[in-house]
Amino acid sequence: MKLVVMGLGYIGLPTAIMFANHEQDVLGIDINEKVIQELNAGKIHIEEPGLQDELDRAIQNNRFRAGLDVEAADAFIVSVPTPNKNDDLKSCDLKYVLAAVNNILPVLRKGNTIIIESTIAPRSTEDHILPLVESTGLVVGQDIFLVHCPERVLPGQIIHELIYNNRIIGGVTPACTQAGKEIYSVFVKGELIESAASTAEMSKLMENTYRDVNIALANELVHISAELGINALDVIEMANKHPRVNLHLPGPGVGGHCLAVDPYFIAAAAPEQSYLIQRARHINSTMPAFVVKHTMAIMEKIQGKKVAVFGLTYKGDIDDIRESPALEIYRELERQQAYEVVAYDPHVEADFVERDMEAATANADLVLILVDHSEFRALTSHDFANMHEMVILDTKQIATNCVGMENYFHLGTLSEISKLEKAGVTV
Ligand code: SAJ
Repeated sequence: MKLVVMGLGYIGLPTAIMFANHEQDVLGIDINEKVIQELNAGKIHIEEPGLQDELDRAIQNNRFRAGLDVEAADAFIVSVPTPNKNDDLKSCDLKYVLAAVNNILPVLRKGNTIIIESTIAPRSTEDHILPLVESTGLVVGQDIFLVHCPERVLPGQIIHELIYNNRIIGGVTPACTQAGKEIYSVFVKGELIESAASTAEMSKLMENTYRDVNIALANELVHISAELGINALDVIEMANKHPRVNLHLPGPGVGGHCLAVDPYFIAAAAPEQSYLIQRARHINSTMPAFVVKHTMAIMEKIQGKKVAVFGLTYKGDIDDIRESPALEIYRELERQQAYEVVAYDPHVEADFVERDMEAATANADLVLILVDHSEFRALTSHDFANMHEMVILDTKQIATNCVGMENYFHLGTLSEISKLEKAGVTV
């Protein structure tokens, strides 16, 4: 089988290489010339364990090449980005998907399969992509097989998850679903679940929305408990001892390219019917401001002059700072120009990031922990010995060795910040 993969990013590239290493001839297409050159020279441009070896093998066996121009093939996989639009409801911007499909149309032949892997708003396949494909005169379900097959892999484990995760195969017609199943059965060992295109679209979006709404519930509990003087983290621990309850963990906000993006696609598609999803998004996207408010309250109480921000990424143990609530908090504190703000993150290399923890904490009054990197789990009061005032606000309850330290606060003890002066901080 000859396969064309449109978009060689975090999903498209590993997918293309997997097919190539399972005896298929793969042409990868991207609009970025540099990426094409690097890949053809045998070098991957993204960080993903094991992927370089897989590319070496694919190139050695002459199964993979990259290019700018689409060629005729048996199947096409579209894995290009779908950002939020800049409109009020942050709806799904299909422009890259539609451009990719448009580029396929001139080489499209009877019997071809088109698979959309990009995350898209519900009904996009049937309402927007199908009419575009049929504008060629070819009939979907008869001449062309159109399928939505969302990716659900976790960066860092992409190769393993591509093979072993279950996959939802959402055809526009049953014949389309069968065509999609045949293609993925080349290397997928997980279950290939037959579905309809719109069900597949919605289930992918709901997986991430489920997490976003549940995190919002935990974050709302923090707001309520701070008001009532109750420890929200203890509440979560107790409640989760019930066999049918699984409260998520609160934090400084929800980042990344999935949980903070996908719920808007649903909300924008049905704004009148998605009240809970929209409120959850609001709660999570205002958490950075909530953390800034408490940071400022602490700094005011102790008349602090320096904040050391610990962690900038959107979640722990990764180097990705895009769509990161931690970065948003750091930038807002800097914008205030009320005190010195230093960012420390052992995973991030950038000119504004301090790489030396001692330099970051030197003479600081507050350490603000925003990310649950494994390194932070080992923090003890010794690491903070060179601070001016030793106050810690841990928004990820990761520095467990510090629990019990006099001025250690987390999201369960925010109401105690008001007692800070009495707790013995020298002003
Ligand atoms: N977070 C919390 N509290 C929690 C859990 C997470 O505040 O209890 C925050 C994290 O700190 C982070 C954000 O949520 O800022 C998202 O992190 P995540 O680990 O939940 O998700 P992602 O965006 O890295 O990956 C998700 C995954 N989806 C699900 O677990 C349902 C992944 O499987 C998907 O492949 C990916 O989205 C995607 O591409 O859709």
